[in-house]
Amino acid sequence: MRLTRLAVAAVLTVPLGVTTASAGPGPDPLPISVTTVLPAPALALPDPREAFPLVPDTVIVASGPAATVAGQLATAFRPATGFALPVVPDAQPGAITVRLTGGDSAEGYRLDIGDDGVELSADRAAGLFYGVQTLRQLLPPEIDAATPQDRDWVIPGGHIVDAPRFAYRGAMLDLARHFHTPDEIRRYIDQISHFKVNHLHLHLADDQGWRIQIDSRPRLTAVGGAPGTGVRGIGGGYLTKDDYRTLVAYAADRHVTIVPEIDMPGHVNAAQVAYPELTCDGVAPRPRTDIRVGYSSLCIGTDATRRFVTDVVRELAAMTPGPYLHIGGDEAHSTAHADYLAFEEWLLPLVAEYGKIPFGWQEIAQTPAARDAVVQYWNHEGDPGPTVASGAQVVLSPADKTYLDMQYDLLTPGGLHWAGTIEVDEAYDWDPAGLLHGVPEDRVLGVEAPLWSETLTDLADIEFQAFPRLPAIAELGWSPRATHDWESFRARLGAYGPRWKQQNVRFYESPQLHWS
Ligand code: TNX
Repeated sequence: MRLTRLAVAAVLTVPLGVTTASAGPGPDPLPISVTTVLPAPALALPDPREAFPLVPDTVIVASGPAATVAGQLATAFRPATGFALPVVPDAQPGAITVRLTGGDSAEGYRLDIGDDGVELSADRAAGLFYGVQTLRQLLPPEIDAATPQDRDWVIPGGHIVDAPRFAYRGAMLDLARHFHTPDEIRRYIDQISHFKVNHLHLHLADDQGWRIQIDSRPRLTAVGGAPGTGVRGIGGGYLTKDDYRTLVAYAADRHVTIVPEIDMPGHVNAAQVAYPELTCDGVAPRPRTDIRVGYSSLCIGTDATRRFVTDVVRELAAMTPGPYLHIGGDEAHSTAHADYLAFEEWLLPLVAEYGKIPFGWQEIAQTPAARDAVVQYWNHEGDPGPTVASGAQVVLSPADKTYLDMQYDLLTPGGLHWAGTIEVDEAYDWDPAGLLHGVPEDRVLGVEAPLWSETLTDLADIEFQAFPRLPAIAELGWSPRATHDWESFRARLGAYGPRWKQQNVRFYESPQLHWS
């Protein structure tokens, strides 16, 4: 059952033999196979002669660091199967073997499934974790049930050799417009990690509210996180440092890195309400809970602003183990252009001084200092800017394709439509390579799907906007271009519906798909 015997038949994942007409009762449910996984694996070879039945005495073989991921696999499969699934160190036939191999693939993994066992191998723990996400999809949706199900559990035979196309696959939550609780954020982390998304960007401050504890500036959260600071005065709240650290650790267990954002020099009204010295006239502006943008700006070049920004960057860097610190930089319409450039020239190196790679929205690409930053594009039209040409890495979040807060169509509840409406095919049908004029694939660090929360208050709202479009962006970030195929994607995505139902995830039942 080793793949090496089959490697000559290098077949990519696309053909499914399924036709999905847009009307009528739809095709039979897609049979689960190594070719039905979301996002599409780089290489998937089904072997219909083989299959691995999970039975009451199945064991998981793993030792050393691999045992941690093996434990996650056991934890995922125990409730629905009711099997003990012990993790044991010694190799044995008929087991699920999870092992680390000696290479340097950061996130790749390989899965070999036959009658005589399952072998999941990877060079690093992240790869093993992604292999577990794949394995979960090779069992029926009931595998996510919380209590034992009376049914057989069979993993279809075949081989997968998989690795991501891009290193950065992101999602974003906006805690500023409406606060999302740590429990809601954890639930979102669970969901995105099923699709091998590996970064969660948290937009932690904006005109309406400030959502992260900063010890040296207690009024930020006392005032900016108070009840009534959500859009239309709904909600409020903030993450304490403990909340944040707990979230970072929870995400890390799922191989998700938190990217914190404090948006500057615009989008700062909440900070100025708490600390009026950040305005040029020293007068506190009124609190704002409307959804206008572009009216607030830090007063550039003052000691008060420099001290404030330094305090925030220092504390945020200290509580963030991940490599990135996002400083916003978008829509600073009330900052004079020269001030904007001077501010970014000062701020981006400051972030680096505190040990983090600066990350910012595309507007920062106007300043030479952005050459050492990650530049996040929300508008892909026009010239990407001089610093990108000179070496910056880019993350692509084109608003008309990846902004999950855009409505699906003008009738779907919730969401905005300033960048248009985005149905599932529009979220899927683009290529991160070549999207930005003159920016080659090797400059693209990855893709991210932001979810702004002007119109969203609770987890049900978040899930409805994110699913089923998030997997489209996840697949663009993970899967090789050769697997890109709308018919294949829509069949696999439609077959995922029962899994969300099983998990009580509220999703939009797009008419473009057959929800089998
Ligand atoms: C644009 S484009 C924003 C946010 C809004 C969002 C709403 C960009 C970086 N910023 O301030 O919340 O649109 O869709």
